[in-house]
Amino acid sequence: MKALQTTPDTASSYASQLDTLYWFLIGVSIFFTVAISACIIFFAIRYRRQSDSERPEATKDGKLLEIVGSVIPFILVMIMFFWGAKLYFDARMPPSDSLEILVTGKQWMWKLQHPNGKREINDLHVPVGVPIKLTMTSEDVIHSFYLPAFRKKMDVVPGKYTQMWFLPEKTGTFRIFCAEYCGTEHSLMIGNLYVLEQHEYEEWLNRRWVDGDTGTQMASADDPVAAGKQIWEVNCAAACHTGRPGAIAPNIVNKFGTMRDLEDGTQILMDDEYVRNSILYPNDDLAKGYPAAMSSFKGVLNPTQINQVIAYLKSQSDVAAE
Ligand SMILES: [Cu+2]
Repeated sequence: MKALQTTPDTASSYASQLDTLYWFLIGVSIFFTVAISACIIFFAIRYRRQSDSERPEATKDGKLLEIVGSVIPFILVMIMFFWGAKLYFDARMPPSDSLEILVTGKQWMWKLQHPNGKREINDLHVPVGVPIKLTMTSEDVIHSFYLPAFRKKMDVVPGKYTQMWFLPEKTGTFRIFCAEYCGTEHSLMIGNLYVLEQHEYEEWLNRRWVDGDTGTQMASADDPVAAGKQIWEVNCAAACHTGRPGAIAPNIVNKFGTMRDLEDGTQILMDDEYVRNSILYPNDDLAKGYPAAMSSFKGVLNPTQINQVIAYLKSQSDVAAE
């Protein structure tokens, strides 16, 4: 049987330090709650009134008791204050050598961009042992980027940047949540944080497609299907368009060459033009049941890359089987 887990997994020393403070606060609270409750019950019974003649004289001199009763709580709350303040300042001040990652929240996904322009969605790959600074904003409503294993959480607000940082101290996979209720599919706004060895991170960073804006070529640009698959995976499609339960976008895997139902009741053939147009102008032909369009990839994917995505979609289609 799994032991009862009282706190989330721990992936940084900050998380352990915060847990220690947490247990200190819980311990102090429990101690005084029990002690005071016991005194109330004991005194209520011991000194219950029986007859007027047994009523004791009021105590007039209790200096020692008053001093003890003031000094001890004072010391305790000062410990809590300085301990909490130290951890708070640590949490708010990213080291100057941090790796900076841009985070954009959007109903209902996390978009992340690495310093070299490489993007990913709902997944975040970072190297171990390097402080990571997140600069965050939102395209629509307030979200909140939450890394339970690091005990870090920060609101992500439209129209402004917020910051948060963490130091991954061990490799592994950890959860990313949105901690601010942001709409009907808030609960799907989850992702994975992959903490990799430094060399694995470098390899990951350079292995795949980098950025349409800069025209940086991906490793396998000469193979349009493989290149398209990489673009597909990097740009959320693997998370959104594959028909997993509760997906926020229509399943378009293995659908190339078929008729697609649209929100306005008509149908359209999923061909090159339709795919290209939907990538650039997602509002034009809304898929049935998905009245909210994705954001446009205009200026994100260049024409070559769009063609690679189309090549990939074609490669997986099996119209004859339908
Ligand atoms: Cu959200």
